Amino acid sequence: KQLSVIGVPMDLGQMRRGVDMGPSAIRYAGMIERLSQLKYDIEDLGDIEIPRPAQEANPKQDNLRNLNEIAEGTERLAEKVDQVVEGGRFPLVLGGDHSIAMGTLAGISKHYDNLGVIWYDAHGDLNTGDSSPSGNIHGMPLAVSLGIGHEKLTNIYGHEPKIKPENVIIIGARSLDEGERVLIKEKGIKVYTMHEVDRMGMTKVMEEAVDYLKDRTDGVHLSLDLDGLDPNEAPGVGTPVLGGLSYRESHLAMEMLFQSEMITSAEFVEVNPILDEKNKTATLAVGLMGSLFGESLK
Ligand code: DIR
Ligand code: MN
Ligand code: MN
Ligand code: MN
Repeated sequence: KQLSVIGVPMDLGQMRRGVDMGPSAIRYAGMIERLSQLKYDIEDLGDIEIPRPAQEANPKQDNLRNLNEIAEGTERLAEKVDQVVEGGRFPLVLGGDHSIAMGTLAGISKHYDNLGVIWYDAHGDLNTGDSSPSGNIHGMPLAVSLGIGHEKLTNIYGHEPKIKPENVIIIGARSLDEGERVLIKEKGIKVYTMHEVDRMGMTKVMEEAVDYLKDRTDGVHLSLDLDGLDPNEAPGVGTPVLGGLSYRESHLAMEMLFQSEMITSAEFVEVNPILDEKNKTATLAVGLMGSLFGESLK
């Protein structure tokens, strides 16, 4: 397989500086070397240029902090991702905060009629400017990709909704805002909260997820927010939530996705090395990539 790595030093989607250094931290943790051992043809396209934070008098227009700058940066990302998929290569995107998923999905979805999405996250990222308690756009990318939210965001790289609600699966949720719960019910989005993961076990969750997406999708994107993992194992994130997915559950999930042969693109987001302990979270991300791309003990 041919992989193209794209770094996105974006920190405008939330309040804690440092997540823009995520791509560097992940590279520094040995990503290229690790994946090269799996005999991939891997090219690093470097980082997308992201605008500086908003300087205008009211940077929180419509309860959307840094709206214009994020729209501009993610549009650039969408174009790059589009080119990579067009060239027949697998896009591996490094964040940056989760707002970048709007750009990744905008670029990829052009190439699929029924793109599946696995959203591995403590959060639903289903807010809009109206429902958001924070005004932080990193809490909105899944809604935006479904075509819900400010038109400056839903129109990134083309108009139509990028994905369909019935093709989305959220795994690891344990912090959902009121408006997000309403949207989940209204759209019938499939969610495995920590409650379901604990009851069913990760094996069953992933078997069901793979089965569900296998027949209905023509490609599947993995959007992995490191805060989906427990903060004891992934402390380098801006919005940690206790009671998360373990290191072991997450490796198992990645291994099962590799075996499913269904993943056609991936992004690893929200690594913040300033909040981290000795680059532990970036190192964990690289390990998960190893499993996702086929490392095994036998
Ligand atoms: C919260 C936090 N739901 C918000 N979202 C986060 O600001 O919308 N997403 N941290 O990853
Ligand atoms: Mn997220
Ligand atoms: Mn499409
Ligand atoms: Mn999150």
